[in-house]
Amino acid sequence: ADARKDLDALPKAELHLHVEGTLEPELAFELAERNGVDLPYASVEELRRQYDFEDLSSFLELYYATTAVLRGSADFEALTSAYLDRAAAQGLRHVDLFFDPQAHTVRGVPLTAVVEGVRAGLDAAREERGITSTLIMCFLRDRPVAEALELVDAAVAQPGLVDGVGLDSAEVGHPPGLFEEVFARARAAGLHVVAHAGEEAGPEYVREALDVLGVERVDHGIQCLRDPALVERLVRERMPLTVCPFSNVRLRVVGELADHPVLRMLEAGLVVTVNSDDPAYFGGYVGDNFRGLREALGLTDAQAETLARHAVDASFAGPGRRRELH
Ligand code: ES4
Ligand code: ZN
Repeated sequence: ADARKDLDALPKAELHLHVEGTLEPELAFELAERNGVDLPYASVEELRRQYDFEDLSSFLELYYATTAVLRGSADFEALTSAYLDRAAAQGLRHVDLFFDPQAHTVRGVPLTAVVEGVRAGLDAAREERGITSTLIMCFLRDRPVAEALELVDAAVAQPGLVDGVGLDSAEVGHPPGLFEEVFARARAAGLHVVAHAGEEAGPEYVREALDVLGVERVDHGIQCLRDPALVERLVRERMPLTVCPFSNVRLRVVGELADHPVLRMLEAGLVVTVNSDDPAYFGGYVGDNFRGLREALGLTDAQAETLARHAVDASFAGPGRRRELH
């Protein structure tokens, strides 16, 4: 018998999850049919065969293409609910959930339809399963800063629309500092602020996210390991890093899971958390990532508990809810 704990039974918070990245091929085909959108693949199997990526940008190309099946608020609700069903089965208790408004507004889908649908899914999970959540609007860093400014102004003008802002998409060549004004407006309005930094680009992007954007967490951040002084600072400041092991392997940021630095980062005193990023594309949900670390790296029960506790502490769940989750 296996004396090790059932990792799905460990209560978890997930801090790095793109809702569009939870679109499984089966649902993509169902929504394509419902909405009369043509997917350039003959079958679910053929679509799944495309999930073999060279790097971040080759992934993003497919990710933005398949989001075309998401048209109305009911589609976003179905997507969000399907994710929460899967994650709940793996112990999810709280999620700070990302969405990419520009992936939809550029196709003529209104921001309100996206937010209404996602919120409906989140609200149902809160009522039916007690899963709490916050909603984080991410700006696509490879699109004009002016678009992000318009979005942040819309968010600030409608308190409660979103709980925070983030920064994602193609990283290299699009440094955090470009979005200084966007993030200043978000912070001034009391919104939470996070940014992807140090996924493919180097430690200087992580420093910029901290110094120019004033982020509360760094998404990915694993390239900090190339700069010992930065690691020391992140440890000292207890800055949470939302690490995504399966994502790093599938996007070839890390060779294989057995080479993943997440446990070395934990040993170095970094506040690391484990997350699934785009689970439909990268081979699994948050519990699957924990299990992968156990199989490939010998993650112990104590380490799993530490990682899960870090995520609760670093989450944007309120203080009362965080206490409840401990
Ligand atoms: C993303 Cl893994 C990753 N990196 C940057 N942007 C993204 N958007 C969705 N997944
Ligand atoms: Zn991400």
